[in-house]
Amino acid sequence: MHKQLPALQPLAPLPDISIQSSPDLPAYLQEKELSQEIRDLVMSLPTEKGFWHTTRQLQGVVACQKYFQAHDTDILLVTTPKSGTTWLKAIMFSLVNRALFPVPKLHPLLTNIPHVLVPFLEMEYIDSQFPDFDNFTFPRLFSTHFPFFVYLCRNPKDTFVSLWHFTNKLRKPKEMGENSLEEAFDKFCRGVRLYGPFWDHVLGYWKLSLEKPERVLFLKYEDFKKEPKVQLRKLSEFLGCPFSQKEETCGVVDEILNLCSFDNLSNLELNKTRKLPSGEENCTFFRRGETGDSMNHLTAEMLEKMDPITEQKLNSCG
Ligand code: PAP
Repeated sequence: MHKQLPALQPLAPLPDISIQSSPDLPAYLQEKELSQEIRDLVMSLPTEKGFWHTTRQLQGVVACQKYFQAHDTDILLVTTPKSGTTWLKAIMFSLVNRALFPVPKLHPLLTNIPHVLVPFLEMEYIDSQFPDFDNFTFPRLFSTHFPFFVYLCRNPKDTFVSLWHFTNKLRKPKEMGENSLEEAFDKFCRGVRLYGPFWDHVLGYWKLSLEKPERVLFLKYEDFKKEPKVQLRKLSEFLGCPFSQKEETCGVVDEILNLCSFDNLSNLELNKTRKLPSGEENCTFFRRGETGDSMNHLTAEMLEKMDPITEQKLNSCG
């Protein structure tokens, strides 16, 4: 079966970070080695509104659309950036592979950041038309920030604050200083953001999860924080690998949650010191891992601006 990724447009390169070419930057933020096809595509795109993307990632997206061969058992985790992707990748990997890698002994998560075990699909195609997926076990797990079946969302305020910190950590060289919080906030509210406006991303999947509950599971970061066991059991049933009575009695649910917890993953030496193959430092994916940290950063004025947008965009859909 060959699945198509959603239509590409409108897409636009992200001007404030994609034009840098420091070797320290992750591959997808660099401009080198672009094919003529991508250069032509970029020239034809609108420059401000719409579905934002960095130019090099676009190359990965186009190659992925052309060459990715899906298997019927593939599972795709879909998130908007900074909604808890790293956490749910760890949980899904340990859940689906628990027979292969009994938790927590000699677990691959102790030697690999979750992004290596569950790669971003389109990123794998940035440098190669035929990335090597041979050593993947089935069902294969991939993730994407693209609009497709386990969807994870997080409240827009924490998502924004997390993204703001993340982009600041990526800014090189350090003398560039921080992105202005006000400017970044204004852009986020206008929907000028990687992978498009937050609310449209969430709403699209929310609607799809109501239409096709057997294909799309809609999860919330805040629910996972509040009732992790309930959410993990729900996820295990959706993925067709519910916990047996024996596993429940032996504490496998707690073992997975402990292995994937913020404290455990963020304190692993590998996540403090190593980098992803794409160039980001592992530690940039672990900051506070809490609900409500946005209250420590956003002003009353900002809240007054964002809350009505969320209400207006999401209220009609319950
Ligand atoms: P990505 O979309 O770029 O992959 P993603 O993992 O979604 O990033 O977002 C990182 C956020 O998840 C960070 O939130 P914060 O900035 O508010 O702290 C990060 O701390 C949080 N996070 C990472 N791992 C975990 C975890 N195991 N449990 C809870 N939160 C986590």
